[in-house]
Amino acid sequence: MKKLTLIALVTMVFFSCQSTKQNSEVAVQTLFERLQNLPDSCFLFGHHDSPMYGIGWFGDEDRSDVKSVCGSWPAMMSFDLGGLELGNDRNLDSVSFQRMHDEIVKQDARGGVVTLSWHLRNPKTGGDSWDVSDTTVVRSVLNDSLLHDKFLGWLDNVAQFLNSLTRADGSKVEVIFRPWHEHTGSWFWWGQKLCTAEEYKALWKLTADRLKEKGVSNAIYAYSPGTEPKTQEAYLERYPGDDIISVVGVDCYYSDPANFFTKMDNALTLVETVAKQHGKVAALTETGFEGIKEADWWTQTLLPVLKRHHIAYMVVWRNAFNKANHFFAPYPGSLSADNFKAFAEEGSAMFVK
Ligand code: BMA
Repeated sequence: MKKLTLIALVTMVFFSCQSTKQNSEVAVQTLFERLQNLPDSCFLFGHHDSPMYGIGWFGDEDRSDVKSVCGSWPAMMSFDLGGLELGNDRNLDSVSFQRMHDEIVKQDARGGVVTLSWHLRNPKTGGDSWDVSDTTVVRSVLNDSLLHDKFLGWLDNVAQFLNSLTRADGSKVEVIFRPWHEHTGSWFWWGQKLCTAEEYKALWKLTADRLKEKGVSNAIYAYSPGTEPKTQEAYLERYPGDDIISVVGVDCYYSDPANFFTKMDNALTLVETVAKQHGKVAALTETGFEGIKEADWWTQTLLPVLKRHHIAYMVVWRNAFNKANHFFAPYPGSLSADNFKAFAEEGSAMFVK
């Protein structure tokens, strides 16, 4: 079966890289290379919180709605660090950070990859990521010494977590870190209308510099705007720079069926062009159809547009256990489950055993 061949190929590539490069500085480069060197016609399939919970379950071991449907784990797992900054045991969606740590190590051992987002709290108001009531939060984090110090402490918690991601041999698991996402919209406190381009870029630099200072050598960074930018110039308006970013992506959802193909096609063309010009990895950093209300969505709507592009990975969002109809991957018995199996077997989307 084509899928199995691809799984074997990618797993081999992943393991051969890991076994020859022990130094974690080199290992960071290795994750980037692994993503860069995927076959053009293939992409890693990703699912947010896949092994943590799904429809009708929470916290089971060795379970994922995706695996229950197609028999394999997503090649890419996405998790969120929101709440880690406060020192909480669980993130904003009730996932324990200890469990997250363990699942990251397991995903690495099976040859898969991990990406981490960060829906952190608002350091100025005490609200959540979506609290945009104060339009000066980024500026204050940069310039107000009290808030600056508080924020450095938050970054240190992230650094500690990233540094704790070690394999049995002591080497660190490399991950993609994707903070400050969807900044071209204005629904997060770091969004377009909430700070200037210079402030946004300075926030990125502060983040990367502090993590580096705290010894983090196992993270590569993903830049992940929404679909608002339509030109390269607009896409790059707040780009933190080639020295920081390794993955250029876009978050593009199926919200307006009639225009989806064009919207996704244009967004991925833009991402691919920037990736090529800047020597970066191109990715669909978030996508999905909330509640997947069309039985053949995977092969008839999503796949045709993805097959026109070369992206390293795609991530669908979570199958919420605590929010009605908030699911983006199939689960056994769901409307699109059979079609997802066909999507998984077609050979473009990659999974791990
Ligand atoms: C959003 C929703 C929220 C969730 C947040 C962080 O898109 O899924 O329910 O808390 O992501 O995972």
